[in-house]
Amino acid sequence: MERTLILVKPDGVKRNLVGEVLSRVERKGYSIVALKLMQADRALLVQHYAEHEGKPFFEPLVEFMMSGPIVAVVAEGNRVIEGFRKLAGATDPTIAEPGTIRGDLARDQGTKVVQNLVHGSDSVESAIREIHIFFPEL
Ligand code: IDP
Ligand code: MG
Repeated sequence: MERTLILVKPDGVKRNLVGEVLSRVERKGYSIVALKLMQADRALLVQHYAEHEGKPFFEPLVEFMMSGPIVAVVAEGNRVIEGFRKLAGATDPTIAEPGTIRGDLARDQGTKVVQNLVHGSDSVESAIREIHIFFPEL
C-alpha cells in the first residue's frame, strides 16, 4: 500500500487547523498510520528540503518551518501521494482551487516564503525518503 508524508506547517498548527487537515485526509478515505506534534530543527529541515537548497526562498522556508511546532503524518492508501497533492492544491494559495486545503484556508501573506499550511510528498521516491527523515522508526 502506498504511503505519503504530510506536514501541517507552523501556520496550520498556529491557526488550529490540524483537525481540519486530518479530517479532509480521513474523509477522502486515506488512513493515518503515524502522527506526531514536533518542533523541527534546522538539520532535519535542510535534509527534508534539500532539493530547494540555493533557491531564494530556501532560508525563509527553513526559518518559517522552525517558527513553531509542526504535525508530521504518514497517510496510507492507493495513490495517496497524488491524492493528497490534489487535496492540498497548488503551491501558491492564491492560485490553489477553492475546495483544496490551500485554496480554502490559505492566502498570500506577502512573506518571502509562501505560507501554505501543508506539505505532501510529490513522488514515491520522495515519500520513502521523507518518511524516513521524520519517522526513522517506520
Ligand atoms: P510544494 O510544497 O507544493 O511541493 P515546493 O515547490 O516543493 O512546493 O516548495 C516547497 C515550499 O517552499 C512550498 O510549499 C512553499 O512553502 C515554498 N515555496 C515554493 N516556491 C516558492 C516561491 O517561489 N516563493 C516563496 N516560497 C516558495
Ligand atoms: Mg514539494
